[in-house]
Amino acid sequence: MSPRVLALCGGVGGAKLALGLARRLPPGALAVLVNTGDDFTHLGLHVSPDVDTVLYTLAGLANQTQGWGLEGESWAFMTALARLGGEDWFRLGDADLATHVERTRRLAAGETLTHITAAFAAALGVNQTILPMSDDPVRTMLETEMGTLAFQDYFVRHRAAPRVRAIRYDGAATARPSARALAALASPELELVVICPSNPWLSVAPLLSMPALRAALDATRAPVVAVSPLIAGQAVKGPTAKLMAELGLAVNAATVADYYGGLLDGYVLDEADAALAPTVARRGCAVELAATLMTDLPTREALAAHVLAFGARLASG
Ligand code: FO1
Repeated sequence: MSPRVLALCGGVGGAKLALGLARRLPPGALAVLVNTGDDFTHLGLHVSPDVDTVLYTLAGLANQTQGWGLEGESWAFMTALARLGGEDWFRLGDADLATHVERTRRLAAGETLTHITAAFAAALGVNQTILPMSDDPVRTMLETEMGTLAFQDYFVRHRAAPRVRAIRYDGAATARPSARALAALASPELELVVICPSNPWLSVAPLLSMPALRAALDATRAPVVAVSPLIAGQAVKGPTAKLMAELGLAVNAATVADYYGGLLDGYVLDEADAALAPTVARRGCAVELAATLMTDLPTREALAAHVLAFGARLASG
């Protein structure tokens, strides 16, 4: 079945809106295209953090406090690993470990990440389609004051502290995007593309850096709407604002709209950023004000409903 809504998404922030959309749409109507630029091999295991964050969130299993990993997790493996002097900077919970072990086994047996993700989603009772952005490796690499760092080294090991000079997405130029995402974007059944409030440079850019996906997004008949990841110049979570400052960008929601540029038909600003609406609108993009802070399930659903209504207005107008 071809989805009615395609959401582009990174990890924690994006998954919150993806869950809101999932709850406002009928089963099967939503597909979530997820960043794999954060994927890495750790302790010999293939870890797909953003795919798992979306998977656990849509399955109702995500850790509510940290956003990633599983609720009610135990940590016997990490404790035992640390006792042996093993690498314990990236925390894999005992139950989460099963996901990485089973994914790694299936990849080694020749299954694709797309196929494995669909199997995991079905096993966990997820009614939506979760699509890794590509089965080919794309790796987000940061040029920092400490030299070149792979994403998780930057983000977790060094707590996003090193100043960033540039970001590249190794492999993106040749990676083949998800075939199902390309088919959805070309389908007349697609009603809306939502760029979730994930970090544009760390979580969304890896997707947009794949030329065929970028072209399909440019060509789709469905409206493309982004939700600002910034509220009053601040990120809800994570290093978006710090990173923008380090890249020499003005730290506000209008800069993000500029970054997405001609891709956007609509942009959702937080009500606190109403003053930026004329600036964004002048660039030829429809602007909607909404309460974008998602603190619980009702606020996720409310924002999703708002985005869907905005998209429907853009499609009909
Ligand atoms: N984030 C952390 O800040 N510390 C961790 O130890 C950590 C472990 C981890 C394990 C599995 C997983 O799926 C995600 C994990 N994350 C951790 C989150 C992850 O690094 C980031 O949230 C994303 O890559 C950014 O979207």
